Amino acid sequence: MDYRINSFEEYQETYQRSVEQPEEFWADIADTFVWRKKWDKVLDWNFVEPKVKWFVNGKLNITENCLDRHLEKRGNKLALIWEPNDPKERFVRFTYRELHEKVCQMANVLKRNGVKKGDRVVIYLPMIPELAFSMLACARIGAVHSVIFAGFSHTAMADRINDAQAKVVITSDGLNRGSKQIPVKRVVDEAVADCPSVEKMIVVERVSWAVQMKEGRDVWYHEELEQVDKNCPAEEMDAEDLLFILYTSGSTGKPKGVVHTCGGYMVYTDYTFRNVFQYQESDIYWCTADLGWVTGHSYLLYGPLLSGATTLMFEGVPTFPDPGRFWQVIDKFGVNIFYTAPTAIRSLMASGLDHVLSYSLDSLRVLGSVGEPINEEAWYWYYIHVGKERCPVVDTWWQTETGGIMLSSLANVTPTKPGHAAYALPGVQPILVDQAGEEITENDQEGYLCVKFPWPGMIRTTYGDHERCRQSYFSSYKNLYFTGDGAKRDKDGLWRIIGRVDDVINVSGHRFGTAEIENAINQNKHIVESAVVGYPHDVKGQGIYAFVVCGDEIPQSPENLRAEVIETVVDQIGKIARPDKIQIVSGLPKTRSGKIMRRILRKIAEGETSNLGDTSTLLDPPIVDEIIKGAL
Ligand code: 6R9
Repeated sequence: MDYRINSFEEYQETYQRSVEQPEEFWADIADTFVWRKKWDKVLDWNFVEPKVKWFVNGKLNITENCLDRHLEKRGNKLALIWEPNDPKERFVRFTYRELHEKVCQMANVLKRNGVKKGDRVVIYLPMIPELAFSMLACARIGAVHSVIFAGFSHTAMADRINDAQAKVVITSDGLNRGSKQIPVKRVVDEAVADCPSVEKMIVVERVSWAVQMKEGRDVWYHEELEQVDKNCPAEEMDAEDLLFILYTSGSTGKPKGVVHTCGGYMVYTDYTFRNVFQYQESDIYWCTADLGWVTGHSYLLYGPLLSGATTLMFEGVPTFPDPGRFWQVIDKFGVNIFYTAPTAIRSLMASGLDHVLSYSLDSLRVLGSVGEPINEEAWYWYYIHVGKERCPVVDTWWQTETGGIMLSSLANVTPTKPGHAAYALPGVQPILVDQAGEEITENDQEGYLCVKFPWPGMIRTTYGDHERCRQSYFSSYKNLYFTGDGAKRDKDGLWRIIGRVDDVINVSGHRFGTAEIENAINQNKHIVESAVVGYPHDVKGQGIYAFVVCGDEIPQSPENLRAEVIETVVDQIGKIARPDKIQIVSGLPKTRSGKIMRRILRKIAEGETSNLGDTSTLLDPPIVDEIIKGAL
């Protein structure tokens, strides 16, 4: 059965049914997959504990659905195209049959190195095919993958490895990113020195650098391959067994391990992929996200492969060797569906039109956006110059925690509106609430975005700490999942996402908790206290503005101190979290009870100092004047 929605009327009918009979609705979709054993009950849930179980007691393996079931009809169809960083290096293609074999081999390598069902495997790899093989290989044998974006520092990695108690790490000697080469294995070695749970490290050769291999712990992937079989039976998994952990920032402290499970995630990513992008059998599909983020998990790997699509994976960056790289790749492979982030669009806009006008882009049919609100200027540039006013732009709102797209237009099926994620997907029941948690029912109103009914792709827990999951998402408003985003429903009922309402900053589509960056900054021996806020940034969406208080006296020039603070953040988290602005202040604005008044700092960072709001609870008002005077 093909459950693709073909018209606006059909969308409305389907949506209605999905709300009135959610269990029947999802069961019909789930029925189209290969199950070793069907479920006893479709859904078992409450948002109090919270407890969410989909397809209870169903048994399956997601890789049988991504790979094996396609072999008969699509064995020779391309599953994965890999385009390297350097356009002079040759691309590589894998049919479904070849990908199946690669995954089985990698699965056997994992088994040979002691990985068993339920074990956690951390993957820290560049965007090379082995990253995709590794994720699927884990899923094949029932190990839980936790991919860490290969830009995080060794400290950040060690935290995540320890939280997940990972047994094995898969990495590479180095990586290529634009004109740079980065020594990956060295970062992992440093991380693993603080991670007693790690027994083995599997190293993929990418840049042919000499690396230190630790006897008894480290093995070369290519050497292991010679020892293993090309077949690997898929492990039978319960629908609610863990598929993966993906760490993401929240408003407090350290990142949390968002847990997704096998059955619901499979059904949800496949359904949303087909419908949002209106995927057709012969399409070449390209999602530019790194597999280290949830967008890569759901819409580069699992969703497309479940649907039997040809998915393109790109190792490089949009601006290397020049800012025409994306458009060149689209023409080279005849990409039909292109899914990227507003920050990439804005950075390419800034490089001028010539780069995009040099390519035909005739093959494109659908454009997608994800990760942060897309401003109208970027939306129109994308629509006019990339899509030639011919391709709908689907603005897809979702989160690591939601597993898949929640709000979006369906390409060419439902209307689009610049800056609007527009419609709830079937099965998704979003609501707006006010501060008190009362539902806002009228249109043309703003509020906090919540969801009132479970959907199959949703977060099940935060790894090793269920209470944290409850606290973070289910405690703000009774019986609701709280997204952390503010939203507006326009007069016609279309959704627009305004942005985070908690202490999360979205930098180039990557989430950072202000507390997480502050913790990092405070590791610097000269800093006694800091406060971090976001401010509007032309390319990144939001930039990071840090106010830092130095102990006693500044021991060196302010410039040196700033450089040191940056170094500390890069060391603790990674380059992606480096502050854009660092202001050295003698104190922070606090309430009498000692709370930092971030609201004021945010206004200062935004340059809106004429109206700071209520400052009556300020402990030391002159400090605010000092900060305003020194603002960057
Ligand atoms: C998929 C992903 C989630 C946060 C989310 C929101 C922001 C994502 C958006 C968007 C406006 C969109 N966000 N998509 N805001 N319009 N289309 O990005 O997951 O990294 O967990 O970030 O990103 O603020 O809460 P994740």
